Amino acid sequence: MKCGTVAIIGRSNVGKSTLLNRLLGEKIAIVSDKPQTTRTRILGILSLPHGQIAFLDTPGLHTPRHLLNRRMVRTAIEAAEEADLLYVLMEATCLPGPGDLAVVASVKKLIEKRHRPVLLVVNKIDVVNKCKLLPVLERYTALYDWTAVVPVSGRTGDNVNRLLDVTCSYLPEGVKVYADDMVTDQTMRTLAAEMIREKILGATKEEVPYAVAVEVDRFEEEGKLARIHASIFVERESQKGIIIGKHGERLKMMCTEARRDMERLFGMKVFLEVWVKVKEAWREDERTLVELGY
Ligand SMILES: Nc1nc2c(ncn2[C@@H]2O[C@H](COP(=O)(O)OP(=O)(O)OP(=O)(O)O)[C@@H](O)[C@H]2O)c(=O)[nH]1
Ligand SMILES: [Mg+2]
Repeated sequence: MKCGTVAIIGRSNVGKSTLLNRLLGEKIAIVSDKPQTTRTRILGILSLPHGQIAFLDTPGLHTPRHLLNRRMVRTAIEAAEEADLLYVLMEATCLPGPGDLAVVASVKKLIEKRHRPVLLVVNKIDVVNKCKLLPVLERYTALYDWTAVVPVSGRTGDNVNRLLDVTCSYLPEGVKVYADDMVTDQTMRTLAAEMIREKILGATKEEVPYAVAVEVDRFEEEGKLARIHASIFVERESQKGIIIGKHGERLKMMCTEARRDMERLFGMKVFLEVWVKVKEAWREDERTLVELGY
């Protein structure tokens, strides 16, 4: 049996959560085109006939400007510290820039502390043609002594099976830690809150996505029905207006989409009620961050 943990690290928006969902064949992590979507460490378990991989999806590495962001970066580094193997995700769409070099520097530090296999995963190959991909791979290869370099597309799944094969070849021998049918350790409450947040990230822009948090206040199961009451927190009254939209239309649309996703994932009918609340500067407030699970 090949068993172990793999931390997926990299800058925001490189496609870590998309890749996690693809590796598992199930959507357990939210995805958006806005940076800093993932705020916590997300465990995704892949059970195979010959082993088990515990993937740790992590918040993107970035320069933090709020307490929330400092905690996010720390969460990512801690996940990387504990993993048996690292995926360092980069984008195939452009040559390494300052942010990418900073990630490589963090990787070097991590590996100096404890040596482990490090796979460079070059993502989003679906949007670059072959002649543009080669120079990108060459430049990244030269930056570090990677254990292996694997170009993939999390979106289409291209080469993801090869990534899995390479991963298994570098994982330690061991025994399964999780039950074969366990996919994540996230509760239904957390998943529900994240699905709502995903819809908000998709429907808003500028500062709003960063200023939003979602908390499920009540989650009651009555047979095949789930009654979910959730609060959406924003930092300012103006952001509340944006979330609600004209005549409440934006909020209604986001809730309908979130409810459909929940019904699909939970396999039950969902009754969803949400309130939008202003909580000034919650991103700087230690207690609120703990309450929100950050
Ligand atoms: N074309 C293309 N787009 C991708 C691919 N993987 C992810 N994306 C897109 O890139 C954006 C970011 O994807 P995420 O999976 O949320 O990225 P992330 O690295 O988890 O981002 P953070 O959680 O913010 O750190 C989304 O718009 C995805 O649809 C890919 O393989 N190809
Ligand atoms: Mg993510």
